[in-house]
Amino acid sequence: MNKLIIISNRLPINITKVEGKLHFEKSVGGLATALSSLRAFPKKVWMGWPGIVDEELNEIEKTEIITELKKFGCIPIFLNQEKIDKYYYGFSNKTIWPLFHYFPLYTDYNQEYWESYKEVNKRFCNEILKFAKQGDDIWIHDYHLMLLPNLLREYLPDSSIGFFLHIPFPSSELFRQLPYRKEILEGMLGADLIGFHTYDYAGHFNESVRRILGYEHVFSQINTNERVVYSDIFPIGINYNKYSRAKKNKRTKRIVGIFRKKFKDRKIIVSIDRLDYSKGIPNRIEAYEYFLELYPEYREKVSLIMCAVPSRTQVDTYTQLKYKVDELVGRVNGKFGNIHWTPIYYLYRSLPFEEISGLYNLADIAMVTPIRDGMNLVAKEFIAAKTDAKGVLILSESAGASQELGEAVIVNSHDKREMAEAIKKALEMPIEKQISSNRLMQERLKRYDISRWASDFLDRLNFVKEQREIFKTTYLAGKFEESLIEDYIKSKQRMLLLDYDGTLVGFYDKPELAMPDNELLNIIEKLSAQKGNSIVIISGRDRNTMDSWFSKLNLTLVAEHGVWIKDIGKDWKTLHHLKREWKKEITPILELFVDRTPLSFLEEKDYSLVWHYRNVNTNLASNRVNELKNILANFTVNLNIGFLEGNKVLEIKNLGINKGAATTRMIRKQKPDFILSVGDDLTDEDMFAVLDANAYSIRIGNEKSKAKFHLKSYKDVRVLLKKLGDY
Ligand code: GDG
Repeated sequence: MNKLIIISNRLPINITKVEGKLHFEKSVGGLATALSSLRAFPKKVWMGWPGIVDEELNEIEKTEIITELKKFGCIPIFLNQEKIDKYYYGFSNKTIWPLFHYFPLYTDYNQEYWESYKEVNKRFCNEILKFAKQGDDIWIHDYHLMLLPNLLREYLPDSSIGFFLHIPFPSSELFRQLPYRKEILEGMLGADLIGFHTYDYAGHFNESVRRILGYEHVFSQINTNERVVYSDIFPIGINYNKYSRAKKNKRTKRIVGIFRKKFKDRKIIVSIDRLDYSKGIPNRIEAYEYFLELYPEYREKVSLIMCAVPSRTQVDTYTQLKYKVDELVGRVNGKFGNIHWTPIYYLYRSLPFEEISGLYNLADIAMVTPIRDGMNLVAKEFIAAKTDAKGVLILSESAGASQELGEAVIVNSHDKREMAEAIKKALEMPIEKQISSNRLMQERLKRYDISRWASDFLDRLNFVKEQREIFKTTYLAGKFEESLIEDYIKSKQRMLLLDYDGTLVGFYDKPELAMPDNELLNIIEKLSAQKGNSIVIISGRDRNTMDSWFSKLNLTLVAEHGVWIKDIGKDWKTLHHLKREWKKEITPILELFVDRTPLSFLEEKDYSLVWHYRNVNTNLASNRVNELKNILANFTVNLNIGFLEGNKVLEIKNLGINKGAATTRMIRKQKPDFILSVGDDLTDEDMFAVLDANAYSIRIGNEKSKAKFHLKSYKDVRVLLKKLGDY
């Protein structure tokens, strides 16, 4: 049975060393709980760093960790201090974290960090390969391991690999500042499914892939030429019951009682985060200060309890933030506080769950106002904890959670005045309004809790796997290649149908560079000289070009996707009674598009018009293609023409002409006992579709196809043809 392997930077077990003895404690994190209850995967294992650097462990302790973690279903990947400094604090938290949270000025581009990040991702890959079997499902988490999907893909081509990013994916304008942008995107694209919290993040990712790597996306499917990768949205949920039931917990009840006694009727605003610059803590304090200035009548009637959990204290920006927050809290308390009233209670430490849930219960208002946040679980936990549905959530529009919690008081965390007004609005909000808003949000959070989130992601990963199976073409190698060669040798009358661009040559920026080179001409010449061989170059190119390239060879040529056929030693002929008057109507439209779209050009063939956009900015090209298709749709019915999308070209031509019709005609005429057909794009699918079961059809790239086999590139095609030419 396949197993599920979960991979994250940190394992969900806290290991501490007290007086030389190791202690193991299960993390109470939502993800760990959700994954432990997944019934569809009885066999699972979690791999990651155990949280203690090598320097603090001897070999005996490492063995103990391995043995103890096994009981929790975990496998440790040990890392030394240098790696943690450079890969974790360095690249992950000084480069990716600030950039992805829109803090480019905090972003440190350091080659050593990057090298270490690559090494650690590679190390994770090697460790995983010791346990993973072909076909296992793999779920990789977060920004520390963005290169891992592609590293694993190479060794586990038949495994389903999912990747989930817990932080925002920034706009492509920002992302492209990253010097290693291509490697990061290629790394993530090794996955079959890439999950994000919100539609915006997925959109930014798709856009970055398109702009930086040139891969198109349609309905969340990214076509990398070799594979189709799905990107989708899975807004992480919380363990809803844990928070909604917390009120019944004895310790929580006791804590609420103590707090209530202390604060009496005073209104409580709660604020809980890791001390991180992305969480907008200084802005929040300043907004609260401004509120107390604007509305002095609320002084002494409200207190802010601010809990900031120490985080990444080794990183300078975090230390500076700590000073800033200390100073601001001091300023506000000094300015407004008195012997009876403390405006801000500031706790710089982690609190036990009972105290956190106690605070949620007690608070009249939760202020969750990050500058940027992938999701923000505190906002969701606060709503879940309010069993009586009384209380108001003030939520920043730049937290992912704001996409689901629209009934909260939504604010711009940079707008001090708006946040101050939001506090007043929340304090004065009628109870009925609070209840109706919170009930709506609670329903949503209850439905899409953390378990649902995890199973949703894995169901989708399974769906992607099924899709891959349905449209799978086999890679032509080993026994498949051997049987092709055997059949080739045995046969007497062979037909080789070869597309040209992308199949026998690569794609070039300039069309004139696509001319056949000597290697290719030699291969074709050798093949065509073999007894019983009929070699057909079947292309979308025009007659003249094909003549100028191949007229000296003994080949059958098919031009313009089947409009023209030229048998060996004969003239070009067409079987269709085609019209071309329509070109007069369509040409001006296409010319207008050429003028409006820099670097695109128009090619005129006898019976078709082709708009080429290979070198056009990918965004612009995609908009223009849609625009053009819309316009053409108005003409196609009356003029009996259609359009065909090839690789970065849109071809307008008479209906009913395609490579399939031309192929059928040739097969009927020659009756070959061996057929090999090779192509690389949609126009070749017509050819694959008309072939019978014995034929060998090969598509370049691993995409959905009617072909039986695939090869990676035109170079592989040449290798295969060379082998055939040697028999
Ligand atoms: C990343 C993304 C995304 C906080 N203080 C204490 C405490 N907490 C708990 C909260 C909450 C969790 O920590 C914090 O989660 P957030 O989502 O708010 O933020 P990040 O840590 O930055 O998480 C974030 C998340 O991943 C999941 O995908 O939502 O956007 O940045 O559960 O309750 N828990 C205890 N004591 C504390 O003092 N026990």
